[in-house]
Amino acid sequence: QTNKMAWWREAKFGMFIHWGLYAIPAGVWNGKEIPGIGEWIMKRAQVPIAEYAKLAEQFNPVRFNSREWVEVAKNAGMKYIVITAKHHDGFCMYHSKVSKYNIVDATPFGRDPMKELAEACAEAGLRLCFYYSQTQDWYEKDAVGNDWDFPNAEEKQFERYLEEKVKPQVKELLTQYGPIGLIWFDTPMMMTSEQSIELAEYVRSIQPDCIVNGRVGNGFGDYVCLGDNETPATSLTADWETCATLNHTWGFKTNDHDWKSPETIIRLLSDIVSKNGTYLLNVGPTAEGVIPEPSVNILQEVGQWLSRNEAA
Ligand code: FUL
Repeated sequence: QTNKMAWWREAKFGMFIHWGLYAIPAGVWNGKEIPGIGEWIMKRAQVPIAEYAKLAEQFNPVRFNSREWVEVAKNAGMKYIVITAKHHDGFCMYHSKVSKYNIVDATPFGRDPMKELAEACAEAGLRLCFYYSQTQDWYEKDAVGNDWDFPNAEEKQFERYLEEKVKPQVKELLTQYGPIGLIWFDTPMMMTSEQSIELAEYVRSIQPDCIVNGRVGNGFGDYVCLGDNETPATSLTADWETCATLNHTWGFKTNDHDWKSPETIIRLLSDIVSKNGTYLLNVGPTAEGVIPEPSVNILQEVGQWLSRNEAA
C-alpha cells in the first residue's frame, strides 16, 4: 500500500485531460450558449442520445499528437496524465469491445488515442492514468443521469450496468495499455459501500499497483479527492489531491477565455504542495485534438518557474 503510493506522493503535479465528443459543440448547442461546464452539455441541453451520438460521425481530431501532449505535460513539470477514457456522456475515447460507442469504431478518426498516449508516456517517463465515470453514463438505461431518454426510473438496474459495462471496461483499460498509474473514478452518487469496495478491489485484482482515487466512493479510494477546484485551508493527515481547471470548464468551450494567470497557478501549486497535496490540473483539448494555446502557454511558464527553482 505504502509502496504503490510512492510515485504519486513524489509526483505532486499531474495533467488532467478532459477530451470527448463534447469538444465539438464546445459549449454551444444549436446556436445557443449552454451555461456550465462543457462536458456536461448533453445533460444541460437534454440532448437525446440519437442526436448526441451523431457527433461521433464528425469526430476526427487529425491534429492529435500524443507526443506533443506529453511534451506539454513534461515541460510543465507534470509527472503523470489522467485522461477521460469515458466521461458521463458514455462515449469511450479508447477501443472498447464492450461498447461500439467508442472512438475507434464510431468515428472517422478510427485511431485509439490511449494506445498512442501509452506509448508516448512510456517514452517520456510519465505515468498514464484513466478517468472513468462509473456511476453517471448518459448513454445507458441502467446507469445514472439520463432521465430524458430513459424516464422510467423503475426499469433501471444499476447493478447490471456495473457488471456488464463498468467492470468489463475497467478491465479493458487495465489490460490493453500497460501499467496504469491510477484510475480516477467520479461522482459516486448513490453507490453503496459494497459497490465502492468491490470496484476498488476489482482494480487492485487486475493491477495491484494501480491507485484508486477517492471518488470511487464511500471512502474506499487510496487517497482523498477534494471537490472540484477545492483547496484545503490546512494540510490533511491523509493523502489528498486537488483537481482543478485553468478556466471555468473541464471540456473545451469556445467561449471560455477566462484563464488563470501563470502566477495564480504557481501560487496554487506552491500552496498545495506545501500542504502535502497533489495538484491535478486540467486541459481541455479541441475537437481537432489540440490543447488550447493559452493553456499551453500557462503550463510552459509554470514549468519554467519550476525548473528555475529546482536549479536554485
Ligand atoms: C466532476 C464531473 O462531473 C465534471 O464533469 C469533471 O469531470 C470533474 C473533474 O468532476 O464533478
